[in-house]
Amino acid sequence: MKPNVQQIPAATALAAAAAVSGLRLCPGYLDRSRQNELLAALREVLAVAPLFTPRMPVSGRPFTVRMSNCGPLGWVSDVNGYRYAPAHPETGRPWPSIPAILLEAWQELGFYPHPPEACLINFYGPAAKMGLHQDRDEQDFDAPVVSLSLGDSCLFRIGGRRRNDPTHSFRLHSGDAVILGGGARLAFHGVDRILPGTSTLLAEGGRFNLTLRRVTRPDSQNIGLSA
Ligand SMILES: O=C(O)CCC(=O)C(=O)O
Repeated sequence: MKPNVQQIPAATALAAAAAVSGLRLCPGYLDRSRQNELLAALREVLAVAPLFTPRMPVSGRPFTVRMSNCGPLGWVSDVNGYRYAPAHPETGRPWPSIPAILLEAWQELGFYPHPPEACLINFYGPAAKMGLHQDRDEQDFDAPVVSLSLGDSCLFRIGGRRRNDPTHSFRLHSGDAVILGGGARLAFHGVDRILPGTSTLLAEGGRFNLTLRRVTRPDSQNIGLSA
């Protein structure tokens, strides 16, 4: 029997999860009311730590994705490189704390005994994308990266630990959670494109993605993080 349109994304996501060891997917992890709750918490964070445009190391070319953070540390990128920093690059203020609803998600999905130290907030307008990359600016790769999506769906792509490994792509929808742990912790991944108009959650359209990360080793003295 030919699969109907609705079955295709789920099937491709399952194929990706089967192929990339350590990749876990929780479609619809947040129902609509929890999505609204998270969105309200996110708006409060962004009122203190507004979205900024990160730039590529060396070239200074702007990302198409705008970013902010919450937590003791935040991921930033500019001509000097990628790094975690304790303050917003434009306001100079410390990042706001991670909202309770995100800490709950980390507890439920992360299976890691120490709290997250950073939550990177990505905002994708209709034309934004994110190239294939590894999340490797953290000191602790034992901890997973827990990712939540809000707003328009996207086409997410994931491969293996080498840039040229085969990749799988599937759609992520508002409320979906993805966990990159174990063998998938250093998997190359990215966002090929946004599918505008696929969600009514954000009045302005677009997509938020929030990734919770442990940055330092729990037994370390927080060494080597720039201010
Ligand atoms: O937007 C996404 O789903 C992926 C985000 C991502 O790859 C990252 O923040 O490192």
